[in-house]
Amino acid sequence: MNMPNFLTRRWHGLHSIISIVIMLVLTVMLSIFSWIAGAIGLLLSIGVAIYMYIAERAFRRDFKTYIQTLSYRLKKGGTDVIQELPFGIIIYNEDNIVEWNNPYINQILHEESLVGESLTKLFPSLSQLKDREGKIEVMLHQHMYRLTFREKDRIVYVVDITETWALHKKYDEERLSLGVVMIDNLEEVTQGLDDNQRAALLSKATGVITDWAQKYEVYLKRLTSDRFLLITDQKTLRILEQTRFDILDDVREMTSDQKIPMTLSIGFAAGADHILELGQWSHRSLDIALGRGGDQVTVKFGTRQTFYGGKTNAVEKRTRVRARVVAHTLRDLIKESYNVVIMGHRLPDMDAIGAAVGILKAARMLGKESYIVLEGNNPSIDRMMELLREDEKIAKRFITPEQAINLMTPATLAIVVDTHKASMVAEPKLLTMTERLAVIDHHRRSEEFLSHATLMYLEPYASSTCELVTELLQYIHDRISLDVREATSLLAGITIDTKSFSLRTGARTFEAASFLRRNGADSSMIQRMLQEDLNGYINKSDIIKHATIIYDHIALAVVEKGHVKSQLLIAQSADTLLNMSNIYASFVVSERPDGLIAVSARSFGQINVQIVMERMGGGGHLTNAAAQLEGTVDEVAVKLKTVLKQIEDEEGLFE
Ligand SMILES: [Mn+2]
Repeated sequence: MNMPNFLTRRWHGLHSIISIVIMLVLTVMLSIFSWIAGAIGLLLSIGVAIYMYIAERAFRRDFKTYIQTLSYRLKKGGTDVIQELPFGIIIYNEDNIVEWNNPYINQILHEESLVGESLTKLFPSLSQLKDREGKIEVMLHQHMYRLTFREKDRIVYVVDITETWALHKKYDEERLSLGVVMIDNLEEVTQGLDDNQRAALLSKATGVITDWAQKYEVYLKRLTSDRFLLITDQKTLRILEQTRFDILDDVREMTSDQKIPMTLSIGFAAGADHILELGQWSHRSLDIALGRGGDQVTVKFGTRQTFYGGKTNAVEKRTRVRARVVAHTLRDLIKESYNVVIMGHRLPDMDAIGAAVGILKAARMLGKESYIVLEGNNPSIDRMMELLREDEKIAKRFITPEQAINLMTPATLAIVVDTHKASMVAEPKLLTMTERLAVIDHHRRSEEFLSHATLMYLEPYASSTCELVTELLQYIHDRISLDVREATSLLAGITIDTKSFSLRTGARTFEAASFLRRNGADSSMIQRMLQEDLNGYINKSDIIKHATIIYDHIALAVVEKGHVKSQLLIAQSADTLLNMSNIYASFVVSERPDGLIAVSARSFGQINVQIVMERMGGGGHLTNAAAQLEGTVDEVAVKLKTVLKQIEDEEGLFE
């Protein structure tokens, strides 16, 4: 055993030698006076020196033995500790093969020897991991282990965290979850029923809901005739999510013999920081479910928001009740926000601008700073913009995307109108700068949609966004007074999207129009907005002259290669082609300024151009759809014809 340097280097006898030297000097001095005394002194000095030497040697020997025992005990203790450590250590080589492990690992894995085994064989879940740095939790023989990797030293520590993990899991499962169930169309369903029938229907529905609650062990308490409170835990909520809330189907099927089947909306919340927040979340979730059309469930689980259901056709759901609910939610959202930024799609049309102007009015009435973001120059709204800009109040509300970015705060409410795709809006960046988002649109929902919107008002059976906004305005404020330009813009939007009340026009379209007319909408002003200039007309006829008729009722215009046309012109030409007699649908294929090939499709409804355009990679509506593709006009035209042929073979092109 090696002694530490400070022990070996220093000679402990130094002070003894000094004392002996002094003794010898004294002895010499003594012998000057008496040689006998000197001789005795000398003998004594030698005796002391010998004694000291022996004592020092004995000390050194004992000390060395002591140190040796101590270090042995330490070493032995260390080995024992590693043997009995309450966690595992594995040392592995470059090929992830175990080179050494402490006995703990053998115990937990029930294996005699692990040396030579690969790590992924011992912990199969490791094979799915790319990066092993840090802590990884694995389940093995009903125990949860945490593996801590030290890649640099190729050591992994294995700690049993089953207890903590189980406790954590139990806590998570037992945390409270709150929900509200609402029969969202009770008014409509029970219309025309007498009291007895109404009570019978209601108790039947209540029975189904109660059975469902009992089956899943959810505490249910009736709040009002059409609302119930649900109290349960997070574990049950997860199970309900797995069933995708089949209660919606059960209730709907139970009442399928009614003229209108009864539908439920449910708002659920879990994972809030405290109970008050949880309560608010559950009500907000219900509002969102209703705002999205009812007959569905919204679950807010911490930061996650998930939707279930919503299978019924929107036409049944389009009720004034819903418009009112949405209007009130929108009003609250505006009120709670710092300012409001309104956006239509890029290259806005009259519907987008009209709707934005309508929302601007609503925000102004609620006393909030609000702006409309414009991006892209669309000549078809030039005249509308000129008329709007004559009004100082409205003119200064139009801003560029750059200006809008500077106005954004986390408390800004972004309202998107006439589109629900993030990629289509004037400035997608704005949508990432706030979590407060409302969408009002009349296009059929496509796959890409702003799923995180707080308020989503998608009403595909409305003629136009302007029609929706006109209805909302009436519920947002009791005594709304529009000025001429605002009312006219909204009416212009309806006019353009319905092709002057000939397409997608329902009773409520006329109701909205009549409200706008009463509020000063000027139809001659709309006429002026719609006027087109001669150049536009000539350009359009340049496209239309390429039209041929296929399948007897479809007009197809393929503009020759190299003739670049604006998207607007392409769309307008498709509109114009639809005006020709005996034409049910029109398609225009042309190159756009950005090099993409645009396809615009229009129909009167006998043929669903949305399906055609979706197969081309685009989308839209039953009667109005489009797609943008790469390639040449000829390739795209061939593809379009192939798709039409496919549909003709599968189910027939026309209804
Ligand atoms: Mn529109």
